[in-house]
Amino acid sequence: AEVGRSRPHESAAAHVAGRAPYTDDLPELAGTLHAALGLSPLAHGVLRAVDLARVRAMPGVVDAFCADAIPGENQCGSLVKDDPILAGGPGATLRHVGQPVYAVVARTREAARRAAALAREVISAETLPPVLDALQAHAAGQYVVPPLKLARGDAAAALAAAPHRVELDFGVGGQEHFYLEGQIAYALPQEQGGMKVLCSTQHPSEMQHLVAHALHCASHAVQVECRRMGGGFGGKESQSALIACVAAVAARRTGRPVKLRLDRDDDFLITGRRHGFRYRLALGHDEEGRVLGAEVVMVANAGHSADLSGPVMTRALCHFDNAYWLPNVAMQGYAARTNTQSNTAFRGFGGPQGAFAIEYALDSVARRLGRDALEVRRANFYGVGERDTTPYGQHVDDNIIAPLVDELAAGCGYAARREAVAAFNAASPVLKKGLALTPLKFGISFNVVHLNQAGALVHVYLDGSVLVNHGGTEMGQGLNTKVAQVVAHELGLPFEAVRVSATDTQKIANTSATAASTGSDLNGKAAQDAARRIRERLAAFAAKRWGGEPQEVLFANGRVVVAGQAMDFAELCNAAYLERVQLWSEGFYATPGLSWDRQTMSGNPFYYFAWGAACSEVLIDTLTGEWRLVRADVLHDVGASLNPALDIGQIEGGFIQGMGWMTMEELVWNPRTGALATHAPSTYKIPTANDVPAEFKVRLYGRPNARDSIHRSKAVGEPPLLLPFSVFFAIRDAVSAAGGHRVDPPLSAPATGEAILAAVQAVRAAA
Ligand code: MTE
Ligand code: LUZ
Ligand code: MOS
Repeated sequence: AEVGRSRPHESAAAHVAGRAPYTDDLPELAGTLHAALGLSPLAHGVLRAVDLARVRAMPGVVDAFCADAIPGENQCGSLVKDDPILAGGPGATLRHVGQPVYAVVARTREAARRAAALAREVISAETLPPVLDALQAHAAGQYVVPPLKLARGDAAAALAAAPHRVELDFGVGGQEHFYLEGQIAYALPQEQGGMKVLCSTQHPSEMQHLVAHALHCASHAVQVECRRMGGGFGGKESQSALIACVAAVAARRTGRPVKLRLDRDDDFLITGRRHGFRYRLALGHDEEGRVLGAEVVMVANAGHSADLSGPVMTRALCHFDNAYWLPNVAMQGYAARTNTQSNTAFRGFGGPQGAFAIEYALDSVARRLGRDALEVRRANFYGVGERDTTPYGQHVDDNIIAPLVDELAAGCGYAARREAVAAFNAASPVLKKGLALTPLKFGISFNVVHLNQAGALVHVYLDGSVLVNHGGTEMGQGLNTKVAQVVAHELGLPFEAVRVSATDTQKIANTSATAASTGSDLNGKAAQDAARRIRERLAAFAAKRWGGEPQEVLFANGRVVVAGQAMDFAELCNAAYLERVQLWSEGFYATPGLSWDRQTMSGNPFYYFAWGAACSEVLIDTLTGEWRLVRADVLHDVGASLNPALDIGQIEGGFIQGMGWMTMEELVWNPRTGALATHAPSTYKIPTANDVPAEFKVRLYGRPNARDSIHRSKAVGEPPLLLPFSVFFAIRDAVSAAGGHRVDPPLSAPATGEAILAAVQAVRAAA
């Protein structure tokens, strides 16, 4: 069967040969101009004037404009309308260093960038004091969306009555997406006021909508297309909009094709990232470390505008439970407004930040009780048939965490290695080892119900070849490969007979972002629906022509068998065509059974949960703070995999990306100017192939999804990002060992070399 087979990514060969065109590789039309953005030099200020005449006088410059030149709305916010494309006119506030203030269009990209670099000289503004820190904004009551609350039971009473109590103050940093292909849009004016935008985006329909508003035209006049992205990771869900809108406005003004491709440093300065979080947490527990009551305040750095911070915080609160039954819990979530880039979706969408908080707390509880952290985690797992309701009221009725963790712990030799690590540490004063095994549960579906829908369009041509279009976008995750497998399976065709074409708003309307890991769940079902309609029409026709029942017509290996007769799929298509049978179809899917009440923060926001666990062993150098991941074992639940090779790739990639967030990626803003100091790979370190552990064993937990998902598979895009919590807690374990396990290490994330060294010194001083 085609489904369930390990296949290389549909573009794998083209990717490695450099023959897979990304937006910037597409042939440019004659007369193409290039845009660049003039950026705010101030973190906070009042705009007085922009000397555009000086910008226009620069060599090669064709046009330069500010917000007042935008024909429609100067707005690229999606949920909340608080995101100007360009800072407004005189009197408008400048909100962060790097905020686009003007656009310049020139004959070459070089010339445009030179004119954009004049920003500091041509922008006049008055300086206001910036707020760079989320806690400072929180203290001032400065938020981008109203605070959120989610509670169940009586947390305060449970805390007061608990025999043990821990109080913690900690945090986790933000994270740059570092997609290999930066933000880019290429706008091409069309006849009669139309605009085509080739754009690297996870959300073509939203780009279409926002470009139409910016141009003050109807959506039908705007076409957005994306064949592939060189990575999105959430960074191109909403924040491709500013780029698309500027390119389209520039193309409208000049009547020429305009390309806007951000330089990497500008991409860092203009676009936002994963939200860094601060936590204040109190947890009451018993002797076994079982949680009796928990109160948590989460403060996220939202940056200067709302963007997706509301839904991100909602997902954070809905993942504070992770895999654990919390009988009494009270959570508060604040999205603090600061003078930094506007933070946005990033793989996990707040879920990792929510789950990290409870994992940190349980780790501390275990250290304070002197128990193995895995035992404390196990004692708190959701039950089966009891202790199984989430704080937001959804029943966890597909819980497999206990057997999954047992299987991983046994398979990776957790107990024996715990002893071996202790023995190693007893004999090694400088190098210390640490070990941790952490579980994950991740809710699958958009936490906004209406977004859980998708459409597809399948064309069968007379030679039996098939073209598929669906609303999802390809960002490297292999969505098109999986959808092609589903369609090939449905029509009994070889994989090669099916081609998936670029995502295009003229083919599928009103699509959701390819996000929340739902790409293959939603678009796979929609494409299957379209293919099934065609197959049923062909079967009905074949039964009528050759006899037998339609449901007995067999489609397999590119052949069709009907009433004892076999023929090629193409032959059947030809015969059906001559009888005027429709050989193409649309398909649609909407996830059933979802509900969410934003007022009470309760309902069934998720169709199902994905589960997983990882065990990591690290080695730290207590003299330098350097560390290495020695070995990692993963057991991850993807239901009945549509494509095990792609799924393992997603798990490995998510693990290493999350490990970067937990340990090495650190953002620093200059406290005086508010400028992001870490805006290039020279100062912002992401993991590389060298950071992959020599022993990296990833296995799939092969149980089919209990829900009727596409071929009983499960979403895989985001959940693995939580696996490397095990790396962070293994580092904490090693630091704790450096202090003889006498104190709970004061070590937040990211656990950089510097932070590890400081924590080692702190535990030794206290011990
Ligand atoms: N994998 C690659 N190679 N590149 C990406 O940009 N994005 C991740 C994940 N895996 C990403 C990726 C994110 S944030 C999401 S939401 C999912 O893929 C989206 O795709 P899917 O829904 O088809 O899994
Ligand atoms: N919810 C969610 C969302 O869970 N994931 C997303 O990516 C998202 N995007 C927009 C709105 N809600
Ligand atoms: Mo992924 S953060 O939902 O794009």
